[in-house]
Amino acid sequence: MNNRKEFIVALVREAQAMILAKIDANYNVDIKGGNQSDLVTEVDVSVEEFLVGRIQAAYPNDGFITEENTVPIEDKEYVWIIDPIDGTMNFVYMLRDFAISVALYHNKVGQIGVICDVVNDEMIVGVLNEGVTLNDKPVKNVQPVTLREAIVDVSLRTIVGLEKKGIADLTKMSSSILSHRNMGSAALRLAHIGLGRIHMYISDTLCIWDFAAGLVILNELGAYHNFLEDEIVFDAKRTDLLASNNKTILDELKENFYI
Ligand code: 2AM
Ligand code: CA
Repeated sequence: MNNRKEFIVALVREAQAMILAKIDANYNVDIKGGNQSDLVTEVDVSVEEFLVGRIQAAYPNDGFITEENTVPIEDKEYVWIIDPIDGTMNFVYMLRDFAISVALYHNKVGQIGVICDVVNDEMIVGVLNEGVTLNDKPVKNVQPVTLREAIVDVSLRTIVGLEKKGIADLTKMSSSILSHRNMGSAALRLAHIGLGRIHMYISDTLCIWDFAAGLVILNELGAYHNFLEDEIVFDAKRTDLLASNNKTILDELKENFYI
């Protein structure tokens, strides 16, 4: 696995340089499927093509699941799960707080997770049973916090969505936690739970490329995650995800605020 790890970390570094070179350029921005908040730019597509092309050249038997569909989904022994820019809205408007997210799964088990905060130049790399590094320095396991001490990342869209579907009442949650934030990049937020910067992430609209790398990192650092419905699905279906610093606070969240 070490060869693949060295390979992908070097490749993501190249993709990071590509994005930084284009951050101030004029590029086309499209909306996906009529959803004003779901953006795709020429940069997303060209970075994905770059990553896929180089992985195919090095590992021709491996399969892919990618956000921008530049390669068909293929169920192989090794599958690379790629989001070239996670947080495209942030990339376009804020010029920061977005990430490249690449994971490698072997027979549906996460092996490598790489999340690169492009502008802050933070490369978080998790390898199954080998721990996590931040810019090549080992990261310690998360320190458990209580719900009262927890900073929770959840979007307004998720709060409203869960309420409308009658699944959860997260408005009620606000007085039981320390505070909440919403960053706009799921991958980066999962990495931040691993780094101890925040303690919980809740979303009801994620696809596998948003969290595949993050889950490898969280698992290695003793953090916890859970899906309300299905386990991880290896296609383009949207799902919910709860990720947290520890299992106790996630159980408390579900017990007190989910219906
Ligand atoms: P993306 O930027 O790669 O699309 C914030 O909205 C987070 O949720 C981002 O990680 C974003 O990933 C993801 N996301 C998932 N579904 C989304 C949707 N329908 N619209 C916007 N963002 C979505
Ligand atoms: Ca994306």
